[in-house]
Amino acid sequence: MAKRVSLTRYLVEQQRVDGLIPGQLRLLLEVVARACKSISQAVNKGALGGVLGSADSENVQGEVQKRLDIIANEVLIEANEWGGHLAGMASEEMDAIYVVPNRYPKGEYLLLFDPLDGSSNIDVNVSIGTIFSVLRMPEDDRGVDEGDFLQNGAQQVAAGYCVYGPQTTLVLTVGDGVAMFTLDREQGSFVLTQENVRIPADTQEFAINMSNMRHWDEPVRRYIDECLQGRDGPRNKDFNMRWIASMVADVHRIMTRGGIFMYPWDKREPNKPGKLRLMYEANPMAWLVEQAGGAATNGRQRILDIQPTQLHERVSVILGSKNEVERVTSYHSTL
Ligand code: AHM
Ligand code: MG
Repeated sequence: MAKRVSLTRYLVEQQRVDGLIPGQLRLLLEVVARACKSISQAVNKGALGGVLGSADSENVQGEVQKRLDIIANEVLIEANEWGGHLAGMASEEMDAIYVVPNRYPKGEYLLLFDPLDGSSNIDVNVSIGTIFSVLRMPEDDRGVDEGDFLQNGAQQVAAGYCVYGPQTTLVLTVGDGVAMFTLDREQGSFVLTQENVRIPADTQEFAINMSNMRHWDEPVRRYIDECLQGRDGPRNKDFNMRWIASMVADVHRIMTRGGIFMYPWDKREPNKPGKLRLMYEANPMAWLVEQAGGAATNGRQRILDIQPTQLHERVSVILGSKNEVERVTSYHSTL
């Protein structure tokens, strides 16, 4: 019988055999996975758990928070604050950073997350997920402040997401490729179901919110327009479209069978670089995608090279199959 590898065993082997992750980081990832398991439970209960609907509050970006947004945020904080592996946390759902209280020991890592991505899908029973990014606390530091979090994505030491769909799947990188773990509900553990995830370099599938087409910039219009012309146009092949409106679920499809995902800058709010957030949405996804052989840019620059200036900063996102991302990016420099 094939060996069944739990997330714990995988991480222990990464720590012991490959020396890839220190003990504190292993603990951190196990705790995040445990929190995701409990978020998955809450998501599964839905109306039975009284967790659907709006929470009558807004986050720092002025978006109405759903009850599950807040529950997921609390689960992640409560699970992570006492273990001694973290110095601080930051979340889409909190204006300011969360410094680990003094009553707990402080660790050397910073954890950033979007506790429940795809909020518009919560109440309609469509896949949603948790996205997370792990940074190292700068060494010379006395106390934790927002500036400690403002590191570019290339500095991440771990990144992942957990998609709550027909299956609950945790997808993880510590810089040694991408591995996927499926939640076995009877055993209560994540089990390794795919290693060395690879995104094909070519694709015939794109994901973008087409209803924003009239607001797009010229390079994005040109790319989509050429896809839409199918085999009669310059691409000489037909394209398919998917848009789940949960980045986690769209990226998971791309991880599984390739594709390109875009949430570009658009003219609705010209001063905003994009809709998605750099630190806890774009950066972790960009690193995962690169680790699986794909690419991720904002149209002009590799996402992982962008130097953040604010915790909740937004960014234009183009990621997925390498050749398609390079094509859209090249359109930005030629137009
Ligand atoms: P959220 O973090 O508030 O859920 O917003 C991010 C989500 C992404 O998951 C998704 O790709 C996008 O917003 C969908 O946007 P739209 O509703 O414009 O299609
Ligand atoms: Mg989000």
